[in-house]
Amino acid sequence: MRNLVLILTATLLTLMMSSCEKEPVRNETSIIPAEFADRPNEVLGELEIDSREVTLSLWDHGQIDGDIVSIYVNGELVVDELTLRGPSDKHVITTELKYNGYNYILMYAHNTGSISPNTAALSIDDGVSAKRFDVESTLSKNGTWDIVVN
Ligand SMILES: [Ca+2]
Repeated sequence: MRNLVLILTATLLTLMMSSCEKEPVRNETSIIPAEFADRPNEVLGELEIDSREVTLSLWDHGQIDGDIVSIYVNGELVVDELTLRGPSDKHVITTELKYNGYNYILMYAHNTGSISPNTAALSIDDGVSAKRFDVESTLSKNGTWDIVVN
């Protein structure tokens, strides 16, 4: 009888721990901070998606003139000082969003290339549909997006 209680307790604890790992925190409102790296964050859009697994593509939608960007997802660096190439040679990464509900993507411009502004295009694809954002950045603010996982 004592063994049975121990086994049941162990099973229950295992179940509780595995369910904690599986279910991510759900943010009910935007978690975009007011600023990042001494620049204000401008919210450029909100995108609702069904999967936490997303594919991000980056390229220069203007002249290919050496524009450099970094991408942060929920504050974590996922693309580090990428020199943007043209639309036929996009930089593509996949990442898993940490939260249900509100996540965010932030684009930081390191320069404006030889022709101002920094003209980065970002496409966000959840495997069902893709949404494209064309950003024109100077070095005075960051472009951000709320990504809401339903
Ligand atoms: Ca440029």
